[in-house]
This record gives sequence, structure tokens and C-alpha cells, in this order.
Amino acid sequence: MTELALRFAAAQTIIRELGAFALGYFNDRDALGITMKGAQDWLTVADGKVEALFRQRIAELFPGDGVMGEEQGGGASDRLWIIDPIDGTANFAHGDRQWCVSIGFLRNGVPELGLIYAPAMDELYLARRGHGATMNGKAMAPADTTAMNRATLEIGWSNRRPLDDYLTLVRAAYGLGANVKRGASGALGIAHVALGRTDGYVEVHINSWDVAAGVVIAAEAGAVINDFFASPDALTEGNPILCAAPGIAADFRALARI
Ligand code: LIP
Repeated sequence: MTELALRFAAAQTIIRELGAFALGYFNDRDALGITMKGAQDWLTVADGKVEALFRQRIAELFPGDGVMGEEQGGGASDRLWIIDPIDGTANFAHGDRQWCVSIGFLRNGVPELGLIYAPAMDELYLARRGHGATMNGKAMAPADTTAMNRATLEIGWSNRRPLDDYLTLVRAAYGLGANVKRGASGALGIAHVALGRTDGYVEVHINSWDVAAGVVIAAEAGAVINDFFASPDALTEGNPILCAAPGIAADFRALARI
């Protein structure tokens, strides 16, 4: 088995274990220990515990690999795992099922593996560069939408950028007749475009742990996605993200200027 096939197989077992572990906290709200890292930036006990378990599993199986995570940080490495232990923590903290575990793997800076698991909905998104993308074993494909006035667009928001940046995008999207939504999980937002549930996802600033898996899943499903890791500091500083169904990609990119 190649090193990528080995890591892809292991990561599938690990993400299911992490998902079940996180679901235990989700269903036991007294154990959540909810706090805030900043305005509308939620944190629970589960975020740290899930990331710690992931780091333990990688240290056991691939001791030479690097790990970067939302809670404990990390940096560049030739073989780098990037984890968001609970993406959609605001939803998780409120008992809303729209959250997931997101794991990406980069080799020499190239995104090779993407895994997103939403255990409360039992949806597992998997992709390996050059090998396609699946959701619960079925091949994924974006929608064939070609007009913005028939599109459903998801626009992400956080306090990391001025509110006007977000509102300008929302106004422009409605102006083109699109349906606009916000799910508060960047990873699931990208996965839903790749699955054809929505037609586009954009966020003016997002972190690498939110998108490391989604960029592989989207590209392998045939969606259009910007080259998030093109700039060297994207790994630690973040970047804009835009993902779209091919038929509306040009219009959506023009709208978002990304
Ligand atoms: C969330 C991202 C989302 C963004 C939120 C938050 P978290 O990540 O997935 O795209 O809009 O502000 O950053 O905090 O739930 O892991």
C-alpha cells in the first residue's frame, strides 16, 4: 500500500472514532463546558478533547507526521495533517446538528486527502487527489445550475473581517436574484457545494483547518474552488475561500472578486 493509501485508510477509521467521541459530548450537554474565545467564537470541552485524541492516534501510527489543529496550533511539515476537531462549534454548542470533524492531509504543501464527518447526520465525505470524492460511498457531483437567479449561495461570516465585507456580498448576491444562506460551518459549506446541495460557498477570510479537507473534496467532485494554499502564509494566516458549481463559477467569482 502506498503511503497515501495507508494514511487514507487509517484516517477513515480515526475520523469515525473522533465523530463518535464528539457525538457523546453533543448528546450530553452538561459535559460540554461551553466558553467563548471571542465574540461569537465558541469553544467547548469537546474541541480540545477531540483534537488531543487525533494527535494521539497520529503519533501512534505516523510518528514522523506533523499535525496542525484549531485548538493547539502547529506549523508547516512535509507530511502535515490539519484538523478542525469541531467545525461549526456555534451550532454544536446550541444543540444544532450542523457540525463536523474535518481532517486534511498535505504532502509537500499539496492537499492530498480530505475527510469530513458529520456524525449527528451520519454523513462521511471522503476524497483523495486523483481518485474522486464520495459521500457515504456514493460519487459526489456539484449541481448543474447555470443562472445566479436560480442559485442557492452560502456566504460565511466571522468577526475576523469587517461586517461590511459580509453585508456587501450578501446584498450583491440577493441583487442577482440568488437565494442566500449561512450554515456556520465552512467545511460543511464547501462539502454541500461539492454534493450539489448548494451552488456556491464564499467567505472573505477562513482558516486552513476549516478548509484543508474541503479543498480536496470539492476539486475531486468537479466543483470550482480557489487555490487557498497558493500563498505561503495561508496555512497559519488563513485566506479567502470560494467554491462553486461550474455553471455559475464565473459569475460568482466576479461577484466576490476572488
Ligand atoms: C467556523 C467556520 C465558519 C466561520 C465561523 C467559524 P469553527 O469555524 O467554519 O466558516 O464562518 O466563524 O470560524 O469556529 O466552528 O471551527
